[in-house]
Amino acid sequence: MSWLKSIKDKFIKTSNVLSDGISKIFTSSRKIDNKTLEEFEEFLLMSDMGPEIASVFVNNLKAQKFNDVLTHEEIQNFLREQIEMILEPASKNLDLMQKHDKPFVIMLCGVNGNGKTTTAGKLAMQFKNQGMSVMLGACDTFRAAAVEQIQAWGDKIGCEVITGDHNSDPASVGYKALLQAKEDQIDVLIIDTAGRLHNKSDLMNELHKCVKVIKKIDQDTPHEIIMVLDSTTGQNAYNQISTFKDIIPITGLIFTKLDSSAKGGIIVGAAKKYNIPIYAIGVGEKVEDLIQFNAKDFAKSII
Ligand SMILES: Nc1nc2c(ncn2[C@@H]2O[C@H](COP(=O)(O)OP(=O)(O)OP(=O)(O)O)[C@@H](O)[C@H]2O)c(=O)[nH]1
Ligand SMILES: [Mg+2]
Repeated sequence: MSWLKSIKDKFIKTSNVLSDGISKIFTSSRKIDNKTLEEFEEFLLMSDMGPEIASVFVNNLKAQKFNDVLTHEEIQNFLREQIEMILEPASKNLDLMQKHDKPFVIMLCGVNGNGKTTTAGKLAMQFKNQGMSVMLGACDTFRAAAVEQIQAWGDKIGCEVITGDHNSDPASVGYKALLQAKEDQIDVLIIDTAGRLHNKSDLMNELHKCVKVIKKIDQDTPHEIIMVLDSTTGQNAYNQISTFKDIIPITGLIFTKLDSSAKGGIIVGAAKKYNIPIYAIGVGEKVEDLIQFNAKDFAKSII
């Protein structure tokens, strides 16, 4: 099975939503007139791509194809190209080769249950497989099972996990982890943080403090602050990103659970709205289910 085919299967729920929508409007060839544009806009508004995207795509269809008769395949190609164009600038590699002292520090943050710890484990394993030394920092000192969960990843990967006492200050764990990683000349330190609701200001302040305290050791760290988002939550992801990025400088996004989401269109809307790189997507619970984001492949897979 080709890579694209196997990935396409993971996006089946999102691609069904988009393909069904298109099929309803374009049962066979259809002229692009005002009525068609209206139906096309309605369909886009109902997808999770959001109103901004709906308006861009409708205007482009009008400008490029008005009065043309398009087949089902042609409209699919149009939509695919439009999606790819929006996603292309956001499709970036996580570049660990930037000039810096060891370790390269990645902090993961986001709302409860979005897949942060799993993503931390997957990333750590992938870096290890590339020959890098990795350390995990477990800044979730709040949830009892959190340390066990990340420790299990550490055991599986064969890397050290720096933890703190239950309910101890998460910032102090981040500080301790960075000092240790520097001393041990570790290549990559991945700091996992506790899930927090974006509207809980005390928890958001705690996250800000984690970043501030780590910076006391090295102003350039964390080199990446990646927000992990659950793609099944749909448009609520916009509120989550907006609030988190007001508190700390988010440098990248990872969308998880694309394998069980019908709302993958959110990635297109987020790429347009925020202009923040999308480094990877989660398509399952296994290590290999974190894949580098690629605009062209993603566009081809969801429509
Ligand atoms: N299907 C699927 N499940 C995922 C994916 N990523 C994570 N999960 C699952 O989602 C659940 C929550 O993942 P965690 O990694 O614990 O999420 P978290 O953000 O660390 O959660 P908190 O620390 O409680 O905020 C787990 O059951 C994971 O296995 C994914 O890409 N696809
Ligand atoms: Mg977690």
